[in-house]
Amino acid sequence: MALFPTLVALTLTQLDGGGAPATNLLQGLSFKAEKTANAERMTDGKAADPGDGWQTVLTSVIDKDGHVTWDLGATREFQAAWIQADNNDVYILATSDDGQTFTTVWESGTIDNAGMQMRQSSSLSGRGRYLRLTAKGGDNLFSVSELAIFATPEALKSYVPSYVRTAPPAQQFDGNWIAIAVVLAGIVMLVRRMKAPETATDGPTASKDEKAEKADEKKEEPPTPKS
Ligand SMILES: [Ca+2]
Repeated sequence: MALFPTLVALTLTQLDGGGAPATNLLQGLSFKAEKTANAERMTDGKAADPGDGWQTVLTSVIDKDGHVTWDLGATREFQAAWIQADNNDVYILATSDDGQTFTTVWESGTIDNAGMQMRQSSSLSGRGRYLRLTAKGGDNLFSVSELAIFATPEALKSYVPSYVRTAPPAQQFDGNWIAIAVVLAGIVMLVRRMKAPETATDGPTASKDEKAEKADEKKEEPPTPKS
């Protein structure tokens, strides 16, 4: 009789284990931010849609020589890291046991595609109580939307942040709007030309236009030479 609940519990555990999102070891930890705005956004579980802007409600902007340090509470080991950050900078993870002397664990590469872009590694040998994030290179405009570290490569594989889009893709949209505006302007001009003869007889706007045209004609006439 007790077998059925046990089976259910086992099945649920398996389902849970297979589908549960991996936990970011930095989530909920306290941190110290230097020359960095909105550092809490780095570990809130929300990342930008790839290619999104570097300065949005999702991003934390790090100034030159700025850094953020998380306290893991005790010395911990981690093998994997995931970061979404501005594409053309290098982001550096370093660990420390005393919070003073840091050793570099990982330097992210840069990405050709513009905007916020993901980098990850599952072959790290991270160990320490404190984890520090700094950045270098690129245009000295550093921006991070999400940073996560994991004890194992398997945890990284099952990690899925919540992707949020803050704005439509600017370039494509602008192009469309210019094309639409040109077409609309053409239609308006055509309609006005077609309507012009009808409204000229009784439309107040048309008669005004006519007067204006006549006035222009008068202005353009060369002065009559005095005899
Ligand atoms: Ca975030």
